Amino acid sequence: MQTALRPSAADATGVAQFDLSRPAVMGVLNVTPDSFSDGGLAEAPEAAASKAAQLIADGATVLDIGGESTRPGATPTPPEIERARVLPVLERLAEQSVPALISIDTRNADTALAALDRGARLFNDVSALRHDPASAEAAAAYAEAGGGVCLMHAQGDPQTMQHAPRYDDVVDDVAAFLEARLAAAVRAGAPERSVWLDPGVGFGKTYRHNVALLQGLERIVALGRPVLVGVSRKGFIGWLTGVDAPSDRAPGSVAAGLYALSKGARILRVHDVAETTQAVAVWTALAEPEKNEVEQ
Ligand code: HH2
Repeated sequence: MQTALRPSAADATGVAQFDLSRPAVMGVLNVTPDSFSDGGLAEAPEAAASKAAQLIADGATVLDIGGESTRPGATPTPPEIERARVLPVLERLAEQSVPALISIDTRNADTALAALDRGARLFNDVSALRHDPASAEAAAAYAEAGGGVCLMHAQGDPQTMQHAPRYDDVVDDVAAFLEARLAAAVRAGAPERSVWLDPGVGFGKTYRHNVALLQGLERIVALGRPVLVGVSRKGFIGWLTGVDAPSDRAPGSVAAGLYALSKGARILRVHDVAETTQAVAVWTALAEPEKNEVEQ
């Protein structure tokens, strides 16, 4: 019996047509010295390009390139330093025409636009277009080019977000926020079909908030847009399991990711791509058997 382990990167460039008939794995490619779990691992463009090739070989159909750590307590990276980190990597990936949707993880419109020029087609903004006043226009430019934007919920900014986060009801509050940001993106010229939504696990949330949010994920899915979830290696996995080192948290991250899929999430943003791809293939075969390609 042979099972197709990974979904095809059917439309590797666009967002509206991106194949989400089966769940997608977004591989994290941090070009930073200080990311919480993989800082410093792929700083040189050559190292980043070979890591990108590995992530794709491991099953990622989306690559998320970031040049600024947004971990709790991080000081902001000047946008020009962020661009100096990510643009050479994007140029290399464009030269190699990598078969993946390229996502730029940035809060800065100029970085997003420079990335768009170099082949990125997803603007992954953890501030949901609030950090930079020019971001809404950048999101519209992505939509115009056949790309899109991922709008993520965060309470506060990375420097202060873990100082006593508060919600009336974390699921209702996050859903209301994302609904409002979706409407704002549409008003700015990024149509609904170009938008993905993300509850922002770990961004201004206690561990209990993260758990409640995943348990109530259907409310976010009900907003009608593809939902991306980034649970990979995050602090609440350590809290639930007692595993301190983020790089040892792959099994717990996979479990949380599959749970999110069962609640309707469609894209998992992960560091451990091979492990997640294998797990997603089995989950899909069991949960969505009509999507499984099995040769008997
Ligand atoms: N999490 C991180 C960064 N970007 N983007 C989305 N859409 N969703 C997430 O959950 C998310 C994200 C944080 O993870 P990482 O990139 O590994 O760490 P750092 O911010 O330290 O670079």
